[in-house]
Amino acid sequence: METSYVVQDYKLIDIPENLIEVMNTFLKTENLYRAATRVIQARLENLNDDFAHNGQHNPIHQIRTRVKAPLSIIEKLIRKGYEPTIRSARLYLTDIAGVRVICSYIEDIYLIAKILTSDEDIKVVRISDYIKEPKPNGYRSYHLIVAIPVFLSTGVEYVNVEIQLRTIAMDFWASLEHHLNYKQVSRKNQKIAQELKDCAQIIAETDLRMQRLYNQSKFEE
Ligand code: 0O2
Repeated sequence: METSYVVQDYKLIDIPENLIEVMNTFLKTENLYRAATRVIQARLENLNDDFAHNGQHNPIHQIRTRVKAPLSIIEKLIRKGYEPTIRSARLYLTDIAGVRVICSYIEDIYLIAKILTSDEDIKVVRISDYIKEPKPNGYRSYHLIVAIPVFLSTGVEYVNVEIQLRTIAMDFWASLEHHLNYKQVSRKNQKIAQELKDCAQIIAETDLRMQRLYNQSKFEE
């Protein structure tokens, strides 16, 4: 039969005994992190609907989620000096589950962050405010690392999620900078790196102007 032939074929290439176990643990872990992104996404969508229902401005423009790719996990563990195992990934990496929240205005970011951090189910692990203190290359975003409960058939597990909050303008800059960095352009060329930093500054000023315009428009309603 065709199926047993395939199975025999696999046995011939001698699969290490623990490979299935490793695969299962990996898939289980990936599921866990995916579930965690869904919990945060649902929490944010409910929040946005509630704002809309109350006739208020929707603070969230877009939500994107991702689970870090295995190769990026391995690369980051090695870079940080840890063993590249699922165990150390769970212990030392806080950004396997990632949620990116794109807001219209800067004040929306702080509003969402305040609501999330006052939620009793959400434990704040770390906050990095790269808006108040941008990275040297000009990168701006508000990073919130949280631990949230994920309910499984075997019980509750706390899972870390990195929530990146940024404006549409900050996201525009970060996406293009990431693309250029991926191609190693800005790392090799100081002039491009400086241009990128200047663009980040212009974008930050525009964000502030847009915020002022919005506040003014509310006042004049
Ligand atoms: P990806 O593809 O988004 O997963 P480290 O990750 O070691 O540099 P740390 O402290 O873990 O440092 O995290 P940090 O620097 O607070 O935030 C890491 C994430 O923020 C990155 O994830 C990016 O998503 C984003 N980020 C940080 N700095 C920059 C930057 O200069 N440019 C852009 N475009 N994004 C940035 P990953 O894992 O690098 O990538």
